[in-house]
Amino acid sequence: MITRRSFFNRLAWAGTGIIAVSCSNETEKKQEALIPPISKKPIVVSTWKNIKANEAAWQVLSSGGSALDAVEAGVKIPEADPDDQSVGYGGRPDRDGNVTLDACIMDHLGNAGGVCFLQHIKHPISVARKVMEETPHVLLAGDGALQFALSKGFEKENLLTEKSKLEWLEWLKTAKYQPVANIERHDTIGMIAMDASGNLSGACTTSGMAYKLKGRVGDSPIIGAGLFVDNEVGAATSTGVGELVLKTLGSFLVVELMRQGLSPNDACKEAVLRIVKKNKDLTNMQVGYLAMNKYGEVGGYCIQKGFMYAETVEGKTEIKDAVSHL
Ligand code: SD4
Repeated sequence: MITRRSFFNRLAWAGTGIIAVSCSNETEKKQEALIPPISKKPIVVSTWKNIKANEAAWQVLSSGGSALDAVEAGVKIPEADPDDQSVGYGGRPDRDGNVTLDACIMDHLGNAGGVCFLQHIKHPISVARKVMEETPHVLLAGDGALQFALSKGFEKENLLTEKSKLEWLEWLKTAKYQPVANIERHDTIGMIAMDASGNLSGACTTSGMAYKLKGRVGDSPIIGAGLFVDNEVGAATSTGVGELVLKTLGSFLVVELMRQGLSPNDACKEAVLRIVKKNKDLTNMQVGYLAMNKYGEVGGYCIQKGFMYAETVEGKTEIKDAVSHL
């Protein structure tokens, strides 16, 4: 759990550059006064410029709804948007022309559900929620996930839009039929919300890396990689090259670093540095982390310039640039 002590230890680090291991009662009292009150809730944040998604989540939160309902409603917006070619309907296909989707969801009690390599279903996040709430499992894949979705009344649809199909056919002409890491547009949505009761939930959904090998699964549906929520500490989500996040279990790492007292911003930075240390060539490599702690503080950090997030407080949405390593 993030304690008041670890939180003000962080303040002490910032001020002195040394790690405070203990504090006298008097110092504690003084420093406790510096701890920001949780005054901003409800609050919702999401990766990239997902303003409409935040607005949908805000509608739920502002009418007293739960963070879980908010994040599901929020990420369903880009899932249904044919112009968002990184998520759901209209997503770019794999190299064989199949749109395959990854998503996961996690609530304040630590419950989690996910689907990966799911085809033909427009709202993978809602299937992920059903996995969480109506099965003893956490992750369903491929045909099994599709059969499960159909049994729950989801409709089978063609998710490949004309626009994405034409772009894929164009790509095939010069692609040497190999997946290309940097072709990705990085618009995956990861969303974290804190509701009026102070409870946290998160959701993450994507069509994954464009023109990937058939069957490739990224970080987004994996609890601890693309998303992690611990209601005592905070929550984190990721976007970018999923392979890099999977190898460092990034979102779990960010939450654990916040537990140790790091700010959301510093925790995201440390998780990015773990990737940077192991990868000499960062050309075309992007990973962005977004995190919120129990105090409603938000931070983000990324490898390359360009990662931004949308933050909605008191009904107003702002787009903020995350700090970058390069
Ligand atoms: C993936 N992390 O499948 C996802 C892609 C992504 O913005 O974030 N795109 O690797």
